[in-house]
Amino acid sequence: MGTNVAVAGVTGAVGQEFLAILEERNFPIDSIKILASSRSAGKKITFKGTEYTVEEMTEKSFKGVDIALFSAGGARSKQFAPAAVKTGAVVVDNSSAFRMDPDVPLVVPEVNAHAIKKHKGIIANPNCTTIIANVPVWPLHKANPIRRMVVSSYQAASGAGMAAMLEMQQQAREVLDGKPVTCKVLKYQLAFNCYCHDSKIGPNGYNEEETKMTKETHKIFGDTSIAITCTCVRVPVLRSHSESINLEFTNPITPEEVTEILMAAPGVDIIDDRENNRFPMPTDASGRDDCYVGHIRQDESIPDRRGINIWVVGDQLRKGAALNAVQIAELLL
Ligand code: NAP
Ligand code: 12T
Repeated sequence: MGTNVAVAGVTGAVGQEFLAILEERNFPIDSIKILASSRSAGKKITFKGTEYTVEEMTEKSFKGVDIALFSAGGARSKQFAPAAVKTGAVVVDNSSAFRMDPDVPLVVPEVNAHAIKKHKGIIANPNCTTIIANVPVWPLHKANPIRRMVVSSYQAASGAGMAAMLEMQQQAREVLDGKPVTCKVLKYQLAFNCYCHDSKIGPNGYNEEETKMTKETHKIFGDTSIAITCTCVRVPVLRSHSESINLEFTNPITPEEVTEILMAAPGVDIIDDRENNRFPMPTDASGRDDCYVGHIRQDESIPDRRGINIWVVGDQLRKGAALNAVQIAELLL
């Protein structure tokens, strides 16, 4: 028996990835509705060889829908997810609208699949940077409890949506042609540049992305005792986020032990060739499902061999968004 699915935000960077992943994984579908704004209504999109028409999302869009995959921004999730739940759909939401709601499970299947059971209609997909860090860090934490984690992110343009990715390409051409740089979608010049993540700065000086990473990791791990601090930066990469992660463990641990744990961890792949100085890059991760880990080494500034540095790269449109959400939907079936 198949499922009636709706994809909300289908024309976006994540929405397009939703269709690709549903098709690739042969998700059992009886019917699919593809939804976006009135701007896209009437547009044709091919899914599994059949042409579908984009419909404008309204509160009535979800009649007969079993699973609604949302990636149309937080404001649309707040407006339409409750209507979808009312008509009997389960919503898997990619926005940050409901993530910290105590009634909403926040799920990375490799970490806390069990949390799904408690849902009341909405399940939140975590922030992309959070998911990509959590996949390798969780099995390490289970083996040897982490006391403190310091993350620096190098986030791709497509993390800010389709339009941001296109604008960065335009900016690159403008820079090379010696023309003034367009900043309509992106706040600043990103081509040949980088800047601190442009989400809102809170009273403590951290931007929202940095705060999300800390709070969401505590919720997903079910453990607020880990000290977490982050710096999130946008870099001129088209796709896939990279993260430098420094970990302080409770007990001694070596790079060899970390490698062994990560080799057995679901959703993790290792690229760690010291001889050739070859570690994960966004071009390795893009279009792929796994989170790639490498440059695994002892942090010699932490005594008793309790410190480790790792470098992680993951496709934020896939594991950081659409893939994680489809994995949640598969668990719902
Ligand atoms: P995007 O490329 O800008 O796409 C936005 C989508 O939302 C488009 O399909 C757009 O439709 C739709 N939309 C906008 N206003 C709407 C409305 N009033 N009614 C219905 N649909 C509407 O953005 P994105 O990167 O895919 O991100 C979408 C969501 O996923 C955001 O909440 C974001 O935080 C989250 N997310 C993104 C990433 C990422 O790496 N990009 C990762 C994790 C989570 P039109 O084409 O008709 O405007
Ligand atoms: N892709 O919380 O890359 O859904 O800037 C936040 C930030 C998603 C989110 C980014 C993203 C979110 C980004």
